[in-house]
Amino acid sequence: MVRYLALIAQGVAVGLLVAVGGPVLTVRRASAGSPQPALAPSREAEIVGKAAPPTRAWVLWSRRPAAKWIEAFPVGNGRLGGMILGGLRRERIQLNDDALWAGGPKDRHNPEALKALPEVRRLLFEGKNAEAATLAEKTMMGIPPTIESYQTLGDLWLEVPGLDKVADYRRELDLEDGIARVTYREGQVRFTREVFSTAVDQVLVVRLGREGKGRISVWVGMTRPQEATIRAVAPDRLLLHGACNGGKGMHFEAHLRALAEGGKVAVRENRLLIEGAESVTLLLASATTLRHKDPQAVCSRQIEAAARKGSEALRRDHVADHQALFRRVKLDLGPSPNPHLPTDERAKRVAQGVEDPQLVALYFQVGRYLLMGSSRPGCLPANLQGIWNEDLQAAWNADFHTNVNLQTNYWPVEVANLAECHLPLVDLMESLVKPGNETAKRHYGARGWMMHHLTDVWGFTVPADGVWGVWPVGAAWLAQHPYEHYRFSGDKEFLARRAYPLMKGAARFILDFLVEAPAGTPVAGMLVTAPSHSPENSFRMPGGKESLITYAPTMDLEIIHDLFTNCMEAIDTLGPEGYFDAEFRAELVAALRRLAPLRISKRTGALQEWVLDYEEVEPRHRHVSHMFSLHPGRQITPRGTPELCEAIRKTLIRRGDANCGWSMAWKVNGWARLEDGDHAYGILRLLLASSTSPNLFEKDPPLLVDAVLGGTAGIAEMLLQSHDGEIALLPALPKAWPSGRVEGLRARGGVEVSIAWKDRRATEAVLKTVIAGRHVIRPPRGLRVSRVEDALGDNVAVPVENDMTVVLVASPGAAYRVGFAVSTVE
Ligand code: FUC
Repeated sequence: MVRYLALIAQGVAVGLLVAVGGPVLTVRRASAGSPQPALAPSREAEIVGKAAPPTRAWVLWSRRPAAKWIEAFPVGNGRLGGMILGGLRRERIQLNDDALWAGGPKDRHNPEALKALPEVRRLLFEGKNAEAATLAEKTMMGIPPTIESYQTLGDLWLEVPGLDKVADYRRELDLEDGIARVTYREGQVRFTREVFSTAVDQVLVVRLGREGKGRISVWVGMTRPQEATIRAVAPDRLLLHGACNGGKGMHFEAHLRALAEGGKVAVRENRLLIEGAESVTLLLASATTLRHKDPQAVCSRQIEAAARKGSEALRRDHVADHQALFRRVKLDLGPSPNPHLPTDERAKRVAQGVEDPQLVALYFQVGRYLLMGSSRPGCLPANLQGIWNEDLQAAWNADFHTNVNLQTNYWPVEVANLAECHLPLVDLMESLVKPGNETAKRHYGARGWMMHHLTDVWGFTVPADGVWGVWPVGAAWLAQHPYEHYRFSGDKEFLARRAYPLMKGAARFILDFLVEAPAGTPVAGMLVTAPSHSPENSFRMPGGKESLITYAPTMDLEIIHDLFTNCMEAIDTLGPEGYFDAEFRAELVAALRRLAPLRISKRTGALQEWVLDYEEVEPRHRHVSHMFSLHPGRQITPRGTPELCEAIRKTLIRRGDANCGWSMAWKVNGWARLEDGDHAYGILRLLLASSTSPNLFEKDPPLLVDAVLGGTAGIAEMLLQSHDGEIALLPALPKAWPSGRVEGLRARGGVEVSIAWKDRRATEAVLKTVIAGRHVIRPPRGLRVSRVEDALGDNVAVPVENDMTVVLVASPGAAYRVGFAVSTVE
């Protein structure tokens, strides 16, 4: 459906508004609840002329309004989001509040689960997987095994029905300022519409301006497909009030206030009519009862404060705040062959095979922008759609999926220099400890905290969906995140206070959950997980029967290895060895020694996905779970475990490159860790060509952000790695980026890294330290470090190891310039 907006020059506007009497209201029926009026589609204004391209670098733009929601430009302050479609006669700004969820807290534990656990295990160990699945499905699932959806807040509509023709239309998203903009001319008057969502003042701001003699007249309304009422509460104010689940769920509010300079604002049938203004500012605030007892009070306070501050100051502070994060990283991968074309047309050409390195850099910055927009401190973490969702019933409920998607969202966060945006995930984890303790106890008779493959805002930790919901290692995987936050910053206070307790709780559960595999299994006497599975892939049992559920899927063993070794490292960091949490450490060491090992298939030479060398039902399945130890884990590395590395390479080749967005994004990271830049780049191209919408977000299903965020992490991983105790510069540079420059990426150990390269050779790197540290630097392949200088230009002695790495003992707050020369040793 095409939706429209227009701002029109006075005269034409007033005449038409009077004549037309405002847009027609129709009722759009939703599946349940009381319907709200929504605005009918009408013909779009004609667009003539060819708008000039924007002059700034980090801008997405188009010469036409978005034809559908997925083409709209998003703004967000981590919590309050808008999707701007850019219509002329009728503009739709679809709104979201990250805390608007259907459902509610509920005890969903299954009283049968614990009793059934030994029997499910016995069946699995005896190879009676079908029986185990039936029993698990009957006894282990949450009651009910479903959650409810994250929902749209509603739509804000701006309308001028009579707009016929405009010239030089341009719709753009300025990633650097965090502003979506529409500009066009009508006659001699140039109109501008700007939308931003500010983290400083917690409101969404729409600014309508014009240059020239015209005036602005516009209708302003709000709708929501169900469970909300909208009314005008003052001549310049609209109030949307709603409640989910037929009034039994959370309540939410959105307040809108219109400030019109030089014009009139009046109420007409629960919409505002602004006439003859020189400029208009609309302020929108939202709140729900998830965070606030009194959303009304919160919205009023925010709106009044914003109105007092005024639109110029709101904009100034927003831009400063946004740029402070955005500008931390600069990326130049080479020029575009089509710098003057709109982004949608460039994306189309890339899909047809054109190389456009600048578009890849833009894609990287889109990833950073989406994370900034959907995960600021104090907000909920980025869900499956970040925060942008137009539905009441979103795809997969737009939940927090923990068997890959949520983690993928956060892969770029540290390296791409947005560390504070990681904190919402840590907050969510902390909120899951209590319910996760309950589930550990009641479903598994275990201590510690745990969760399965998805959650919501109500503390959902039990198995959901189907038997693949019985996947007890969700918390164990998530526990990597707070530890990575520590590894990047070196902040021991964070490690002690927040990361380690989460990690220890997750490990505590695993220690209790692990069970000794009985005689007759290939790993008899060793510790395994059971029941579990390799997300969400099935295998063929001897005899041909298919199964999903099993014991000791490889990914579990890898996640556990990662968690236990991270815990041990943390223990050693937090206290002198043997003094801090020594008993717990000893338990980890003992369990790790007995953990079932990773296995290489005799049949294929690839890393086995399961404890037995089963055949996959779908060999090209989208999940590549058993590459966890290569990425995001670090158990397998090219130099540390070459054999396993070779096996994983075979695994990745067998899995193939093409798949859904997040799957390709993950493989980009995997191939980067294998130091094969060209293969990583090949998949990145596929990701851009087949899974990316014209606005560079993920195409299908509607705007899952994980593909872009995983892809962003992959691009960073090609340029800089630091997971394995060294800072590897340009470890996987593809031939497609012969010359370029990156500034401001972060490496573990509190280091900011910039690298420049030319003709496929690094020319210089700069390392800026935050804390003191000893850093092993690995130069790009074929080069050696020729010189390291401090900020004064003085030579810093760096011992060179046999493998071409150098050791830099760095002071805090220092900058080191690293030079390179061709190496004669490979
Ligand atoms: C996992 C994946 C699906 C999808 C969903 C949100 O279950 O297997 O492909 O990404 O999460």
